[in-house]
Amino acid sequence: MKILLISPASGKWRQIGKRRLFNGRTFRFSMLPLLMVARMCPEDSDIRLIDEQVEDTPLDETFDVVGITCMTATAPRAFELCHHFRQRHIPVVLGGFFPTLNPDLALQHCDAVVTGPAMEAWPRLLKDLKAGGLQKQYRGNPNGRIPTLLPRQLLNRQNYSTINSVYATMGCRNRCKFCSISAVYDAHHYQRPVEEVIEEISSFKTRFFMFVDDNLTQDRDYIRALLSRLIPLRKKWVTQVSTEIAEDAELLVLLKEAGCVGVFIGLESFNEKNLNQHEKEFNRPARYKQIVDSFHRHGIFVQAGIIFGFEWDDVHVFESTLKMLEEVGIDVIQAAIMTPLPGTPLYEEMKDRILDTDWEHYDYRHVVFQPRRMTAEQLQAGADWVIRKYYSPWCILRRTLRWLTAPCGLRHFIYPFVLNWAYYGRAKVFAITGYNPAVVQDCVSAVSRLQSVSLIQ
Ligand code: B12
Repeated sequence: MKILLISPASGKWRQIGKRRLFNGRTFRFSMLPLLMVARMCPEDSDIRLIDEQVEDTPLDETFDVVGITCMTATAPRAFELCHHFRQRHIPVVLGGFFPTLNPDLALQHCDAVVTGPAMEAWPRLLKDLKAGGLQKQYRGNPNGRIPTLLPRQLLNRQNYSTINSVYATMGCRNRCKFCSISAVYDAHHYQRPVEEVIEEISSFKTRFFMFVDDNLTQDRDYIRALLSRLIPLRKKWVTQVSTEIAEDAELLVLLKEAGCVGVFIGLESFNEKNLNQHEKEFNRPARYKQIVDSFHRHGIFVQAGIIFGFEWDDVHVFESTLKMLEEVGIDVIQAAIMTPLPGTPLYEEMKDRILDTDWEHYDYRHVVFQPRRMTAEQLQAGADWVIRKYYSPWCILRRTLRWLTAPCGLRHFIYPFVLNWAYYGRAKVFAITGYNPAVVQDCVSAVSRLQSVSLIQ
């Protein structure tokens, strides 16, 4: 069977991947969704895997089936590809976050959808296809056996920061309202047998790898077992965790010994009212500094996820957040704009405030709804301004001095150093500038005050 697997990218992303400098390589990793699907194909399959960020889809070639992975932001391009191949009478299957959350919408464009993980569903689908009885929808089994030793040779390693990414757990038990993970996994935290994860990591030829887990440390017994087995492998890795673990001194030591060099933590906001409203009350802004210091003491850098556009955010949130990020000592940020993703409860709740239904804009970089306490333009300008300011060469230099003088020095902080410059490059390539809407608002009111005074005189 000749199978084409595509990770789609919109036009802008397809151009960036071809640049020589600041081409997004630092941010490209994983490809796990399609590597897993590829691994589940029959052994005699002829598989072609295309990542549109770095290569072109062979639109004119003939295949027995085309499988496309898509999230909300890549859905429009995925639909374009669906139409193209279906016109050529080649069956197309969609899988991933968007079809899982919106199977009916996806089915308007493709022949079949796989919802949830591909385990068990994809082999079943291929059998049906071969027998001429393709169904519309296939549900994956999240408890199904996850294949190890993926066909990573299908990827050109030059295009990625690493091709060695792996997951030990899937999903998260928290129900933070802005996050689509709980909707996709119904707030479950699935775990792979430690033995199998270790087998997969042992097969990596490189020292550095990535865990793409949503919350790797959520189950303390599981993570302790995994970390103890990781220590002898002497690897270095990064992952995503949540704030509570910083209080577990023993776990922090284990993380360090097992080779963890960096964590992504969703701090989201410095305003408790925002966190409470989104069911993330376990984040306590008053404790952020202590948390970050604990990671730093163990030589672990902290990338903070920050979201702008919460209900209590007004034009002043941008400046105050920048100030807090410095005070707390964050090493890298991922500044996102609140995005109600279709198929989630948040989307239903905010339906009457949606301003933009072009899914390509649902990439956490565009304002797609009417904010409560500012205009959409102010939210966009402010979020852009924070990115530009945080990743200005001067600020990166200041952080570099801090890393150089830290107890473990640049040896541990080489990762955030590289990431900071990569974000600087991304801001340049995407021409992210923005402005501080609070200053503009203050100027406008000062001018109108002056005008009214001169009118009275
Ligand atoms: C690595 C990653 C990326 C990588 C690579 C993605 C890739 N194609 O491999 C990069 C860096 C490129 C990326 C980019 C973005 N990402 Co991203 N990414 C992830 C992350 C952290 C891990 C993905 C992964 O490897 N998962 C492990 C695999 C095995 O699980 P899976 O993806 O669910 O795949 C299984 C099933 O869904 C199914 N399946 C998936 N695809 C297909 C296809 C077929 C044919 C079949 C049969 C089955 C199938 O089978 C797979 C195996 O069981 C996820 C978070 C997460 N938990 O998944 C976010 C995530 C998918 N990303 C997200 C977003 C928003 C983005 C961006 C839009 C913005 C951003 N944050 O930078 C950009 C898109 C840029 C663009 N316009 O092109 C969101 C998507 C939300 C949504 N509902 O749409 C997520 C969920 C993060 C989050 N918590 O919000 N991302």
